[in-house]
Amino acid sequence: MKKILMLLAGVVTLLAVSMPIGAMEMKEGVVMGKVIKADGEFVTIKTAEGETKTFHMDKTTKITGELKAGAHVSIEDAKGHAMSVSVEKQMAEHTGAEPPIAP
Ligand SMILES: [Cu+2]
Repeated sequence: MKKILMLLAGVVTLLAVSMPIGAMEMKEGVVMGKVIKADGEFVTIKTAEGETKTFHMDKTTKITGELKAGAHVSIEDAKGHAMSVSVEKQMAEHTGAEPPIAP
């Protein structure tokens, strides 16, 4: 029993120490996916994992590229608010087709 308690204390200490680092890493999460819908205030994407996520946008959101349905984007997520939305230039579709080779 004493052993378990000591183990628990160790885990708690470890968590307490690692927490600030974890919090810093959580500060900005980047979510990538394909745009399903983008209207004035919200953008909905489908991630590679198949999850559908909606982010809020306003005039503080920095949008790079042409944001439209079907575009691949990476979104800087701040608890559901998009801090930035960047449209990826290539990667239009992953068809498996090789890029044309110049002669
Ligand atoms: Cu917002």
